[in-house]
Amino acid sequence: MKTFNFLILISAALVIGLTSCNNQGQKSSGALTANAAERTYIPPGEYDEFYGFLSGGFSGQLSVYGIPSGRLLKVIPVFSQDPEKAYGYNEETKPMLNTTHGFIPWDDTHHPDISQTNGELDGRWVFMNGNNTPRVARIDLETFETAEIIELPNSAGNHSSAFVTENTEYVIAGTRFGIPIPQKDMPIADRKGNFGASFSFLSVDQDNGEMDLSFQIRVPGFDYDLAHPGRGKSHGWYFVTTYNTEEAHTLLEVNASQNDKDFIAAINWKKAEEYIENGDFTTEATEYAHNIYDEHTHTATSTIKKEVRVLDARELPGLVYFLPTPKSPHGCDVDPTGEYIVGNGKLSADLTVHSFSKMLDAIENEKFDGEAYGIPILNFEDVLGGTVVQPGLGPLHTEFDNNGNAYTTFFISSEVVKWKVGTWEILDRKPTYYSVGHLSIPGGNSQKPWGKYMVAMNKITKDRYLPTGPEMNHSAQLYDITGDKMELLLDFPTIGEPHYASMIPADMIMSKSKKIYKLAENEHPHATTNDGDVRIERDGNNVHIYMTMIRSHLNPDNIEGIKVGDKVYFHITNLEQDFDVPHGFAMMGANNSELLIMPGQTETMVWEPKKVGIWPFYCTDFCSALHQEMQGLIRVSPADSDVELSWSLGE
Ligand code: RUQ
Ligand code: CUA
Repeated sequence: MKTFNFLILISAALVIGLTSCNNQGQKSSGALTANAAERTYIPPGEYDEFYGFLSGGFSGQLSVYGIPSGRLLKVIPVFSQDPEKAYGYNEETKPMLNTTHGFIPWDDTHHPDISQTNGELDGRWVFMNGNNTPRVARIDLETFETAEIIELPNSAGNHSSAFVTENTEYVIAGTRFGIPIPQKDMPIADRKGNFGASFSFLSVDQDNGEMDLSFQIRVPGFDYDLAHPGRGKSHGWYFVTTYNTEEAHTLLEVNASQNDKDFIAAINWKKAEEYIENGDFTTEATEYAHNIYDEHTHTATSTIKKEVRVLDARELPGLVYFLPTPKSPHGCDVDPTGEYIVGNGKLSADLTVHSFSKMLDAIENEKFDGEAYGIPILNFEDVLGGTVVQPGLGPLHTEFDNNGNAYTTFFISSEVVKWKVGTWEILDRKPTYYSVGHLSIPGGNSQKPWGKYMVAMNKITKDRYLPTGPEMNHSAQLYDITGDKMELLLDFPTIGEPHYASMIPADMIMSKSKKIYKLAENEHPHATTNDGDVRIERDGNNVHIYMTMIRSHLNPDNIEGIKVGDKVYFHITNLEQDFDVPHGFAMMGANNSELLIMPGQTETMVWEPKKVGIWPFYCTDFCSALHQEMQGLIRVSPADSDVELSWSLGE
């Protein structure tokens, strides 16, 4: 009954909240701090202080912003094809999007996380989850390109992911949806008790960043939401919220909101390592794709792996404990000291903060309050570290600054609330426009936050920008958090739906940013590193064109002897060795995107000509005064023609 009333309250608040959005139509700078413009203005030619990596949500990409200006610096393609950069269109990167379900050119990206050393951001890589077809990607912060994607078996809805431990020992990725493991044909209504879920521990090679699915921990088939690894004193643990301990299979908005408390699962991964070491695992047959982009061959390979080591938390003691947490918690955030674990119960009036030391104590003294599928449930009061009383409606996420303060977003009441870790008192609240999801502070989920700025990422934009039809880009809002009170400085539009951002001081990354690929190190099997090697080879219907590009010509630029029915491979090498001089390549009638080839790089486009005639190709990237002259022609003859293969430049 209590549940029901509370749901009505929340729904009513939601309606009121959205209505009040509409009323905010009249613009005023009332919410804006004095000299906000000066504090976010980066003069032409000067650099921002921070990089911000914002996930793209349903765009499947990762966008890079300068903070505080809100300038968009780059969109990095990750799980989605990108015609601008040919990612997922050229032959080299297609294997990046391979899965055991075949080629999947899209995903839903949520949580970027920057690699750490000793609990501090180190700026080597960003890891990010693909939510829909479970995958984890690694983006290299020297090249700002996706270097690796690994698929996760026995998982569905890879949401509690991808979070790094404090020395990037692991990237940990949890399932969102309980599913049958292994998958099988069964009635949906039999879900309860018959589903499972997995947490994947991807070890990271500290030299080159390569991930390896080290092991999985099998847990009961609840739905799991968000997670964070412990840090400092809680290093070695991983905390994750559950929101459907009811194991409902239909109308979850009601049926998964029945229990007064769901759980935060505390996973002891150091213990898991012991079990692995002692051989207490089972090796299960499965299938998952592991895709790696090699910077020297400029080519990705996809390998299907066949087995995984599994530890079953329902059978192995000490691996997982459940901490009761009120009302369908979403965010699960660990403070910089590692002592406090904040559970943001979406339908709860208060914020629940668990204490790590109390949890250890309760475990040691076996103060259990029952069990679920063999996993001990701790006593709520025994692990409770504190409560933030009535901070707002619909809490989602919490981040931390370096002064012992926490910042929590409230989706329904559209605000960020600042509170003190330890005393639990509310210090400040500021509205967001509107319906904020995640927020980010540079280093705000590490041991060392830079508590200068906070970015709130809002789900509803409404009247904030010039209208652009029924869909508005989501908005991010930048707050100065150096003072006692938060100050709103700036609004800027984002791409897709950023569910989280990871921000880092620019000077930790910019000096090592790659400028060119060295031609001398180009190991692409189809590279043409000097004009003497330019050639065309026919192998049945397959024609391989080994082409070069440099300001301002493509070599060759006249090609004859191609026939309808051929499969033409353009293997093109950019001979430039200057920073920021890519050339593009487009072929009329190709069922494909352009290529955008970096200095020293080789890429391949496939073209299957269907019509007889003379067809042009050209450089798509304005590269010199004579860019427009950077073009060529291909003669396509009938399938049975005997026109000889020939090519030339300047004849
Ligand atoms: S999530 S805000 Cu993955 Cu909370 Cu979206
Ligand atoms: Cu090369 Cu334009």
